[in-house]
Amino acid sequence: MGRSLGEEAGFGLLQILIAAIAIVPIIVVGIVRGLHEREPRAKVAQAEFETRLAAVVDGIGQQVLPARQSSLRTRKRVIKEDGTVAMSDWFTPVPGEAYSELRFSRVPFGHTGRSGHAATKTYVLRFAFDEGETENGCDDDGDGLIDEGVVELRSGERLVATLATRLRTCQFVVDDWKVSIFVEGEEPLERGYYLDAHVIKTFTLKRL
Ligand SMILES: [Ca+2]
Ligand SMILES: [Ca+2]
Repeated sequence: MGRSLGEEAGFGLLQILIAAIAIVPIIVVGIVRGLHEREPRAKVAQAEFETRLAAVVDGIGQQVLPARQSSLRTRKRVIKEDGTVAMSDWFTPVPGEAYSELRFSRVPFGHTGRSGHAATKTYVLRFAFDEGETENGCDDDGDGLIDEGVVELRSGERLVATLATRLRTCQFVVDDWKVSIFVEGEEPLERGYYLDAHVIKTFTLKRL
């Protein structure tokens, strides 16, 4: 005499349950292993990203180091009465305040005197959003980064060099002879996972 339909159905269900109990740990182990494999990769990528940002700060700092301390100026965005945004006049940076633009005259290479009569050039370091990207918390230009921009070195209207790209911000804080440079950025690592880092470094101007 064969087993009843109920017995067969019960046995089938038991098999499925046993199989499921066996499979679940395998899936869990798989996920955990996946995370563990990604973690070291992410850590290495993060360390490399921080090293890159530190090098960016060093590069910007090299441009500031020969600046005349007395020539340091900045300006900031102001909202006018009619609601439009404009840049203020240049002014002496307030100690401890962060600015995205820094203007300075640079002591010519090899000039060590205090007379200051040697020809100097005026430069501006500035953080500017990428073309097509505005500060709105959205990735306007579709490159995977939000509100990203560049650090430019300008002399008058002329772009001398682009010192950094793909940054979220670059800010300058002046305190007497010290200029601190803060940069922050993010980089897509893999789907849905971003590296995020910031570096701040203080440079002491040469007392020329
Ligand atoms: Ca973007
Ligand atoms: Ca944007």
